[in-house]
Amino acid sequence: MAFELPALAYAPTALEPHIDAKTMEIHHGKHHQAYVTNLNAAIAGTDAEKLSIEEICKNISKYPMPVRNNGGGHYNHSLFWTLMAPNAGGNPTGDLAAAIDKAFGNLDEFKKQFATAAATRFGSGWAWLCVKEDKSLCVCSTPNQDNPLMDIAECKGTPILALDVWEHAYYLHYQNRRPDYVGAFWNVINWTKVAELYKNAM
Ligand code: MN3
Repeated sequence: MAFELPALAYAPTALEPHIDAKTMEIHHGKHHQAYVTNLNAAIAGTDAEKLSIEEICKNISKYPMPVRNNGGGHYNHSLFWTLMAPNAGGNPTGDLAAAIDKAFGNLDEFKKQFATAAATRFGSGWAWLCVKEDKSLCVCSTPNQDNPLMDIAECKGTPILALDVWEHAYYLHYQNRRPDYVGAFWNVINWTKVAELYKNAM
């Protein structure tokens, strides 16, 4: 079955003023749609049509570049939309908060490391919070549309928080001010979803 663009769970205006509606409309409706369309074209008639996007990512070294770029693009964005919500932000709680304290010392130190990973990723890519194989948390970044599920990734793990730092994610509103966009992201993080992903990964 062909992959499909997932609908947003909120209106494109819902994350304003932190993420503007025009960016959301183009990012979801044009960029993500293009990854889906190109992924379907790249796997048409192959066994990959029967696989989940996670299964494809985990064995990405077996596929040609169009599958890596567009498959990564589809997985990453599908996750990203669910990690944001209107009237969100605040702080994580419960087991997730305890795991963040254990791995990074405290929430502010985690935020600092995540923001640094996002700011220092040269060119286009993503910043991540992942659950590693040993069940500890780590922050890292990947280039282009790679992600930590991929067998070729330098940092491997199950992503539970993701931030798109491609210019298409912020340029209309923030222009070259990527750190301002990263700062605004804390106001829209859906910590309930992050906590659910953390629980599933444990
Ligand atoms: Mn993007």
